[in-house]
Amino acid sequence: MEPRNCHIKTGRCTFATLALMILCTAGLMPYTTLAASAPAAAGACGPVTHSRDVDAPQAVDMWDAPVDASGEHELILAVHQDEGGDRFCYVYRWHGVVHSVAPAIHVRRGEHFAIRIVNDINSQSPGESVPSTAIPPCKPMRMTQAPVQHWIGYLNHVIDDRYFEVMDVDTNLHLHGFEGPASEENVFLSTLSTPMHACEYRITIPLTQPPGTYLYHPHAHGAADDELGGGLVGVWIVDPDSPQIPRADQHVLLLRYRLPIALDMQPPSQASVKSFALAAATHAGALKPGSAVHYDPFNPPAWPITHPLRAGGIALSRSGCNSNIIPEPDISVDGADTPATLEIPANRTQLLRLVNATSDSSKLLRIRDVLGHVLPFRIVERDGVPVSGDMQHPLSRYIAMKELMLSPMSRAAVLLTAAPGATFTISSEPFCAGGGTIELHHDLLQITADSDTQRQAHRLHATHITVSDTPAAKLLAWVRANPKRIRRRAITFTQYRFPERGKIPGHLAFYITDTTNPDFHEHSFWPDYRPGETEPSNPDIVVKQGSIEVWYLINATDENHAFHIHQMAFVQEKDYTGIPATLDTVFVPVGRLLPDPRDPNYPLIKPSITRVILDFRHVPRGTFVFHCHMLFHEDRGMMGIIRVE
Ligand SMILES: [Cu+2]
Repeated sequence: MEPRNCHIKTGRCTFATLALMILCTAGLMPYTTLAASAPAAAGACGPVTHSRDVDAPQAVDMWDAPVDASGEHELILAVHQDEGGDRFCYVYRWHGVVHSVAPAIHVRRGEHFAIRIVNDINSQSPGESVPSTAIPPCKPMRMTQAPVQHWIGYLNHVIDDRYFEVMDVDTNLHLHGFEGPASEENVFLSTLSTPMHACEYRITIPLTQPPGTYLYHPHAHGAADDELGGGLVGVWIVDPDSPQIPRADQHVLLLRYRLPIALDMQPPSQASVKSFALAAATHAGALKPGSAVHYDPFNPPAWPITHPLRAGGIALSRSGCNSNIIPEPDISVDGADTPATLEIPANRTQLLRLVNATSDSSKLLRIRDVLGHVLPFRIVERDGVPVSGDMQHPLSRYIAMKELMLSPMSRAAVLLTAAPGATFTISSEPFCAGGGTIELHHDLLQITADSDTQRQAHRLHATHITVSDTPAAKLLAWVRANPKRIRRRAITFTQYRFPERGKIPGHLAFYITDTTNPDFHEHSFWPDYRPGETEPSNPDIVVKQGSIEVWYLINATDENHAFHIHQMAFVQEKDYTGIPATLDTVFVPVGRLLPDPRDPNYPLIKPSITRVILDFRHVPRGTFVFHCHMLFHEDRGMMGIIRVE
């Protein structure tokens, strides 16, 4: 089979027929499809519209859902791919109406419910029309056998690479941010493991789950990037025990790729793409074993980048950024073209749930008034967790931030109260994403308050909380005061492009590795299962429930990443703006390029270090994953297995 056509930067790979093969930077990214000019067919995912008005996703209250054969409220989501396109959608029925945009699922703490995922990607499954008792339990998909190839990697350590072909045929369900047991939303399960191609997930929202904004999306290894980037992503919202703001004054604002995908700049030529890819693979394949380098795991030395700065007549900027090399995909807000428009009622406090629902693109957000002055975001919640830690009144305290870095899957809930006729603009701002990429300025959303002066005003009384009073700052202070109670771990991000070898095609490989001990070796994500078990038997990391660890997230690559771990939030010591924050996904910035006189085309990279505090005192025992949430990377191996015992 031809290598599949993959979308630039997002890395999304489709079988789209009208494809323009283009490339990305320093050979980091694969061939790419530009499907923008493909005519949009109205398949299961509905017609493509290009409105600018924000159309919020349908709210689905789980307690209002039909009851399944075992007496629990159930939502059935059938996964479709539009023929020939790069669009995926959840098709579901709600109060007799069929929808094809992922709903906003509202739940309450302590609530039980079931979500059935039915895989209709390649053929119709009967899973939507049989009682839930007729659906057999899903099992994990074993990865097909593949030979281990050895290469020379980071700090001269050996790489065990096993090639895995990404395919978007399988699907499953992950509740991003869910703090209950991993067994309830086991991402190792596969809909393709049952004859019916369907799985039923039975969920209990923990009583301790913070009230806030979360996400659900597929997590089948090798398929997640295409599917999420193609539209399979929605929010689940834990409503507080008593509402502080009426539902009508809350807005779910999903930043997603505009579909079908269009790029916001001209892509580079195919020839330059091939040159970069070839140069990178040739370089990696020619590296000779050397003695392992002595290193401090928590302050590793600079090391050569794995992709050249120059190939095919194109030179990348020495800063690692280049505004004319990598085009970004266009963004939509709830499917509306940008700048999208949202009208809000004046004099009523609004809650904006800002969600980065892209598969691979971090976004740096700002909000401005009509004069262009940057205003602070009044942030009450980040990644689902109230900044104050007050679970009963999650909207009562806010921190003020002039800019907000949202990695893929990061969320922030923001309060906004506007005078009649006032307007605001939320934009994404330029920043260096490395790998030849620079994110550009885009106005994403224009918010206008109406002039209805008759309506009843409703201003939520919320007060500012100083950062030092937040639970994140308090945990950080405790960790600093008790260094002997903490275990440190170095977690390193690396990436390569390997040449063709025998039957194995040339390919990109991404790793996330515990490099604390000098006997580490980078290896592909490859879960192994004992007969009858649904959790892998080969964890990369084993931790004790009750322990607290500090992980040094070491980015030894020349592009940024996004770290995420399942079943828990954690505290980042310093977020993008320098403050401690409770999050479940963090931006891991690109390292710093340094000249290497031995080979100017392969400069050194001084890794960036991002420290996060993982508090395992309340994490349920079980086996789950940590990974890069740029899903192009995750699907190609940047994922590890952790067991909490
Ligand atoms: Cu990554």
